[in-house]
Amino acid sequence: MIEISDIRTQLETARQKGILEFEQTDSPQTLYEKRTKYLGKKGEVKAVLRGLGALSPEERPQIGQLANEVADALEAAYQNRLAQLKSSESELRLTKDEVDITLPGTWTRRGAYHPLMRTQYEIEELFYSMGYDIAEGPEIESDYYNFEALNFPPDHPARDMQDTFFTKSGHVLRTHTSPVQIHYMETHKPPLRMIAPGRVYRCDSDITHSPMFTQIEGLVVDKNITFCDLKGTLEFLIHKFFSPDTITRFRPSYFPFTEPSAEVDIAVTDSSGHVTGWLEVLGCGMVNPAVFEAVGYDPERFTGFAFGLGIERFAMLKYGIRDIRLFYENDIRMLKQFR
Ligand code: 2NM
Repeated sequence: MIEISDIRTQLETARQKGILEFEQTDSPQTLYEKRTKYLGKKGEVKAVLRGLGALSPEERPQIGQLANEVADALEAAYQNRLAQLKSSESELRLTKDEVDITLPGTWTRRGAYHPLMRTQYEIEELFYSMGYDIAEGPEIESDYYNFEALNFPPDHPARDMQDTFFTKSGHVLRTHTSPVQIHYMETHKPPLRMIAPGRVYRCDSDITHSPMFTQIEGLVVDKNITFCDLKGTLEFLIHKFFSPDTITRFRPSYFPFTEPSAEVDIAVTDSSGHVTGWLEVLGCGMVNPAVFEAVGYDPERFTGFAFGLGIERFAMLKYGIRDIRLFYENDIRMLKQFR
């Protein structure tokens, strides 16, 4: 015969033991297992309730009520301990994973533009700001685009094996970026303003000449373009790129694709400002009508100017680089000076 007092004792024992066990448990996982041990379907509280059948109808509600109280107390103790464990766990993580912001950081070596690209972008930006388009084209060209359309006569020295790289198929490595301008004129109608940056190739090699170098050529075509427009544009370029007080000189010259043609020099001055010499920086001129004929423009309606500059030459003058080969060796000691 089961006595009601025995059942009460069992429940009270479960309450005390359970609360104590919960309090002595240090991991949420074990804590949950203990909770099941007391409050689960096969747990101690449920086991007591299964013995209820042996009690009288008056006793059953009393035990039922006590069992609920014990279950609530155990659940509360479980939640309480779980909250304790969670907060101490996150506190532990905060102290363990603490970042010491006073330690020195890990340095990453910063890259930089190659001085040639930097120079190219600087000049591109200048012309872009004046509304010029920036166009590119192939480095291998036909004789037509590299020479013929540009009014080079068949016996011109530039067409010689000595000056130009030929491929077996009879193409050439472009000797200037002017072929890009021929392609551009074939696909655009005037008015136009454009520059063509890129690599060009010539059989030439010493401290100021490389068989591969980079150029920017410019072209403007519209009604009533004059040499005055050319002069203003190139003086703007030189004053922006070098210095606002750079002295320039336009000296008559000859190119097959321009007439008249000129070379532009900048003055070299001593400490008191006297001009002691001149440095050639650019070639330019008014587009030869023969070039307009080749691309189908009417030379009676349109005039234009064109110019060509070596990016290496501009960079050497600006940064005081004496040997052109330094641009191509990619020696980090050279390149890091341009950060
Ligand atoms: C130069 C000097 C003078 C030039 C001419 C042309 C074209 F395609 F319009 F005819 N492009 N570039 C030119 C003119 C280039 O380089 C020293």
